[in-house]
Amino acid sequence: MSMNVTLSREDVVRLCERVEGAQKRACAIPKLTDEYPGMTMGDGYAVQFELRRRFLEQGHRQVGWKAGLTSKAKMQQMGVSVPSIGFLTDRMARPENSAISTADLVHPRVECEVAFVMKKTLAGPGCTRADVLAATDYVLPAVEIIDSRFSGFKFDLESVVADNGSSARFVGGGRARYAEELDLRTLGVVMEKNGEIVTMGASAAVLGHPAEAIAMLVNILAELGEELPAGSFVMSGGITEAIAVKPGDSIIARFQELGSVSMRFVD
Ligand code: OOG
Ligand code: MG
Repeated sequence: MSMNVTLSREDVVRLCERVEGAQKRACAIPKLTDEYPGMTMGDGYAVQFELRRRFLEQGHRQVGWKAGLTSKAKMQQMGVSVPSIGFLTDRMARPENSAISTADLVHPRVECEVAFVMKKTLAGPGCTRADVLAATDYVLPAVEIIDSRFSGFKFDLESVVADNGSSARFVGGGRARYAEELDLRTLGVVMEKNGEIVTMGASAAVLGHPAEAIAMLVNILAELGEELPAGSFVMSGGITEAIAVKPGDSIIARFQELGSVSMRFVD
């Protein structure tokens, strides 16, 4: 993966302001590569890290990271072929069973994910699935509410990375379990919207094993000069495709062995 930054500092700041404005005002913007066709993945991460710097300066607290585009269903749905990472903050967390506002989102969609809570700091390069499992405190089920800020869902990897991997909200819940007590490859998950099953899958959809996505995330972090700290909450990526939600919808994600996570959406 190329992590070279080709944009000037001024351009990184300009693009960051554009993404931050779209996130805060919940308005769609054209994908960034329309104006900067030469943007690299390194440029995308430079914009993402500038966004994180600003959020932390504004008092947001980083609670962890997310891997994205780690399943075939997600890659096909979004037309990309390489996973990405994004940061998670306290402002994005929502309690289980809560009413989540859509007024401050552009086009929210929900996806089922296995989340990991780390008890040891991990550093790449060369981080493996076994390293991740040895450093994991416990796993829990989560629903990510993603919100790509790009008009008509038209994006490419560079733009989505700059937009922090479409991160918007997340809900962790269900039953926390020790990873060694489960076969993390074969966990089934069913998502219901308004009482009807809308999508289903098994955790192996995520790179063969969700811990593989965490290892990949640690290795991308290493390329960006960072470690995954102990205590981090990390989402391994959507198992199924993402499902659009609107006010009035209620969602239940039922995970085998891990219980269920629910929420409803309001104006
Ligand atoms: C990109 C975010 C992908 C996942 O779990 O695959 C993601 C998007 O689909 O907008 O969070
Ligand atoms: Mg996701």
